Amino acid sequence: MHALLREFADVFCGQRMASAFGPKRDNWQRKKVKISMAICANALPFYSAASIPTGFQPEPMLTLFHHPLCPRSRYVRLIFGEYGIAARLVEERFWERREEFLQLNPAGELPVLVTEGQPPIPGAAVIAEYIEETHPQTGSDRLLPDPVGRRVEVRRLANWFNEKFYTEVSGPLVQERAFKRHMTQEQGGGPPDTDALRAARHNIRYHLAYIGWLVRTRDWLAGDRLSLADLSAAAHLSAADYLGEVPWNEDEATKNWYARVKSRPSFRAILADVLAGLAPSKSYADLDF
Ligand SMILES: N[C@@H](CCC(=O)N[C@@H](CS)C(=O)NCC(=O)O)C(=O)O
Repeated sequence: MHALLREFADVFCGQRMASAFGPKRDNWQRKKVKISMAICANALPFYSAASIPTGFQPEPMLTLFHHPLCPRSRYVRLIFGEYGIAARLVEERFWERREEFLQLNPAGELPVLVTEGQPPIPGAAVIAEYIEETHPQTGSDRLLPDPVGRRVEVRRLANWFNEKFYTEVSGPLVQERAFKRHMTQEQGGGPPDTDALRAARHNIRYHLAYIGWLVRTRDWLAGDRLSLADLSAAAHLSAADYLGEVPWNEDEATKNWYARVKSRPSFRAILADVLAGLAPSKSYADLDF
């Protein structure tokens, strides 16, 4: 078995064991722990087991370290949804800087994908490329088209939302309104920075207008088919929309484009997200918003 996967198993199964065997645990909890240990122990050698029929190539198990409101994690979840890729989701409070998480990604940032036989795959763009390389789809199913010129446009726009929109809009919104609520003062917690929120609310209007301009000239953001560009934009907007921070009436074309993306089956899991203590905006899961 790959050493990384073993380390991963030690970290997660081991950690659960250690905390559950604390002095205050009762018998039932101990029993539950034994069950989860058995699951860990049995699940990991699965791909090397001699009992697998010859020629059968099971998909390596994917684990995504994410946060439900992290826009870049949402982007990866949408890609999984579009390609029908099953992945185990592990919620990571990145601000706690858990040592085991820092071992996976020393940058301490989400998202991180862990899969057998590979080093941990950090960052939304790197994960998206990895999925494109390892899950080659054909024809119109591809989220990254074949022609080089079209790829450039898809990557440009995916990058626009993952970097520029994140820095100017979705990052400050989720940081100030969601993540900071759970952080201690040393971790950067405290009341929302009203200047940061004001700037994000101002900036979002320019981005909505830009999306509108793009989709008035094309069917989808980067051309005539849905691509990584649409998923990236929609992922970031969805996080802002959860917080009720998208002035949809600003641009009709943008709203119609988002309604199309939002109604795709790949979006369902994201629309079902509900964070403890922070309810989604009224129209968040509404397809006719
Ligand atoms: N390079 C990463 C950065 C992602 C990122 O900054 N994610 C946020 C959560 S959405 C994070 O982990 N922030 C950690 C921090 O600010 O320390 C990517 O492009 O995916």
